[in-house]
Amino acid sequence: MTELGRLEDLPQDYRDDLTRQNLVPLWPSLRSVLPPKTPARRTQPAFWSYQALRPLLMRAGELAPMEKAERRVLVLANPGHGLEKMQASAAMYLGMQLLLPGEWAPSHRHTPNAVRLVVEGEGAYTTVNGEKCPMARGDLILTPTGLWHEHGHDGDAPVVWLDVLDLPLVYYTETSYAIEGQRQSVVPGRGDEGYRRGGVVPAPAFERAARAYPVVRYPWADTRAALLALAADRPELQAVQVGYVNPETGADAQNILGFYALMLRPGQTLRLPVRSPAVVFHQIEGATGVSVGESAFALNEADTCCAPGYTEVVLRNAAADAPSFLFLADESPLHRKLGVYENRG
Ligand code: 1HN
Repeated sequence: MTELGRLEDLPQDYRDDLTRQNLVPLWPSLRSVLPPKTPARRTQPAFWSYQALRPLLMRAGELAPMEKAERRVLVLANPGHGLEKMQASAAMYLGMQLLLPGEWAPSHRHTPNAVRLVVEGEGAYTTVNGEKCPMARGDLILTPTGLWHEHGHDGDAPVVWLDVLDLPLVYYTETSYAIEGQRQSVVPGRGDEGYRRGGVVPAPAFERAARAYPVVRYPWADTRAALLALAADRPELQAVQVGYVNPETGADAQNILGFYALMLRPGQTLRLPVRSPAVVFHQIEGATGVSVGESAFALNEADTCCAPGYTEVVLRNAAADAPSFLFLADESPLHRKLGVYENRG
């Protein structure tokens, strides 16, 4: 590849004239915006220990009352993007949110899509467009773009969950905003009941649901059972993985980020295909050694790490006698829609 002219090679008076007219020469920057073969990535392999962050989150419970916080969150920020950018990757935001007994996080709706993966505690709930979703460890609750959501807590111990949003992308496209609302009335009918069994969907009076998001709660007990059934049914299968989908369409559960649950068999080592999207890994049960390019992380329960795109990832179940269960979030729906999705094998 030929080397192109540098900015410093241009006469200063010419550069000043360009600047005055808001003009920039392309050729000194062409190679950096179009690097050869593999994109430049700010996203670094990064790891967040739950045991290490938990005391700081509990301290936030004392330092930041709900009236002053609205959402009491410590953001899991990737240093490669600069901590102040609050990004885990180009398109993903991650945060650990704390709700204490009796607290309420007021209703709002916004353009970014969010999901929560419950990490600790019982008795909290999120109400999504009137549907009251109980939170239990490992449950996935969607709050897709535009849907009202608020969090409450009737239990007696702290509840913590992992928020995953496409906020960095939505903010970058200058489309991120929120609307505050009133406390929601709970309406009857829960998607996770009506769509309890895969393969059948509600068809009252022969009509299928027209809602864009028929299911907003995916209980971990069901996802775990699906993984164990898949593993038993397909002993030869390497990647025992399920994807969270919209059961009416079979498409990804949300528009921009993709969500999956993966089971590693006892002692299993699994090399993932090298693909364009960045991936987040969160340990639901068990323990996993994760190597991301040249970095290596030991994920214990409730730990989280992330891998940039175009990077080799190898997962190793740290236990020889128990499965490891991971929650994954990635940017593949976005990449597919943009036409830039790649699986390099
Ligand atoms: C949000 O609405 C929630 O509703 C959590 O719990 C984290 C981070 C950025 C923007 C909106 C929530 C958020 C958020």
